[in-house]
Amino acid sequence: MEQGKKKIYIGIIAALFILIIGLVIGIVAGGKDKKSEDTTAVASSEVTENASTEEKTVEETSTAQTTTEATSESASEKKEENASVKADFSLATNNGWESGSDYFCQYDFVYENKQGKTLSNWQVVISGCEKVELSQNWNCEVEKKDGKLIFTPVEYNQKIENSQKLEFGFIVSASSKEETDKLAKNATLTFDGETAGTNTSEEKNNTEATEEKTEEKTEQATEKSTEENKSETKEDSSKTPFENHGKLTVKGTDIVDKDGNKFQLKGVSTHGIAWFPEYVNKDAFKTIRDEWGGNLIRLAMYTDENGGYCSGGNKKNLKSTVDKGVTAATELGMYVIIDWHILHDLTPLKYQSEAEEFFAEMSLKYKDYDNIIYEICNEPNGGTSWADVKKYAEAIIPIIRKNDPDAIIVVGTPTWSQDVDKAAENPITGYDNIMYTVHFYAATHKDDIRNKLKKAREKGLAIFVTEFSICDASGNGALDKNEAGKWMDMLNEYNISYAGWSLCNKDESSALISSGSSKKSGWSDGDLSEAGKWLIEQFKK
Ligand code: IDC
Repeated sequence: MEQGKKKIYIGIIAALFILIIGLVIGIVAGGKDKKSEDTTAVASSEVTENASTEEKTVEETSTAQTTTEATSESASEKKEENASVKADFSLATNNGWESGSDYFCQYDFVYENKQGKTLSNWQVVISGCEKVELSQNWNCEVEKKDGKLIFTPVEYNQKIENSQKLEFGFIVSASSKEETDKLAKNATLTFDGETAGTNTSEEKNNTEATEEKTEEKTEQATEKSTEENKSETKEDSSKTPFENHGKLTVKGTDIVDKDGNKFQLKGVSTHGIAWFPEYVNKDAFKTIRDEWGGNLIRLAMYTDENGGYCSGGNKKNLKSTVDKGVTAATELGMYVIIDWHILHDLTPLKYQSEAEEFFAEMSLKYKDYDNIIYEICNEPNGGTSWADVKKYAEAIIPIIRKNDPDAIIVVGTPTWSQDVDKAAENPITGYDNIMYTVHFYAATHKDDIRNKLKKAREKGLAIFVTEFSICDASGNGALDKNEAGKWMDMLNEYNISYAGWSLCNKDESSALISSGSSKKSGWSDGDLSEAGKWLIEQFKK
């Protein structure tokens, strides 16, 4: 009996021992499982963080992963989501041929919007295009920059409605088929700056790490950000225009603000600062900003009229008036155009060396200001050709660029800045942030000039109406509000910035201040001309 009991005790102890060992192994193994779960959760969080999704998304992703299986399932789901977004567009060659020593290749891009909502501001960037030349494109605008081809919308495909397709195409050439073949792999599609996918899941050849990173973004993140970016930069009324919008650049046909949102400048042009310098004062600009709703001042400095900068005017005084205007506008957070107001001189070539000196000085002085716009020749006329204007611009632009590498520069066009169509046929290349001028006086310039504008814009020209009025071209005569209305509809539809001529009380119908008022700021309704009252109404639209 004693022996039997002993055996039973030993058996129980052995069983307990095995159980304990088993438990220990179990715990260790469980811990390991937990650890691998954590690792995956961290990786998933990183993905969502990269995609700049709200914390909520990160939480949702993590809580879904309670078991190892759930984790890997969720990860593969996510992978599939990405893959399906990426696979949503196709960029394929449908034709290729040799011509001379070059190889030409046609690409067709198709993206079908299955996001259940309207997508806007698409952009397709193809990197690795250093050795590729663009020869044709349709249904898109194209810009080549830093070895990339950047495709953006034309008027009619800015927005892609749900279940609609975005389709565009282009032809490129290079010295070899290998070069043109690479493109399909290097494309990225974004909406409102957020990545929507790459061409396929094929091996990529992206050189830029940032592009690799954005490809990791989830569908959720893309949708969310698209939603957010739909709204324009919010106007905080307690802030100045510059505080709200910051440094402006030109993107395609548009001015965009610091956040990359389209932005329209609306303001007034002074009359000649040699003749009406009293209107260049901070209180006047403050009235324009706060009472009228303008965000832009243009300082018009005639070059060849009586008292002009190159025709006997006091250079020192004129420059000090420019400086007074720039300082006032800057303190008020407004944007300011320095306008080399050629007119009587007909061609900008007449005073090119003075212009070179002037813009070298201005750009050096204001190189650290981010609210300055240089208008290098108001209105070439008298038969001056676009070739001459371009030649002049190509001399002045590098002088400004040397000091101020990215300020917006506006170039006048032939026939009193009406022939933007000519500029569009042969635009200035090699510089960013270049715009071209259209001027109109609504009682004289109607559909003919609007058609030129339309044509130029369709070719991708960035246009700025730095001067206009609603009377006739003499700056006087009856107002044509009907034609003016058509013009404003067009400018607003196209997001074209404008400045109304002119801030003075001269007895002519384009003057914004009534000739009976001697006030130089703080104008009330009774101090304004009819053109002045009309202009203020436009600022509100
Ligand atoms: C006009 C002024 C007028 C002045 C004249 C000088 O309104 O008071 O005597 O210049 O030549 C432009 C020019 C702008 C003109 C304006 C009206 O850019 O300088 O101002 N205009 O003629 N282009 C079309 C019209």
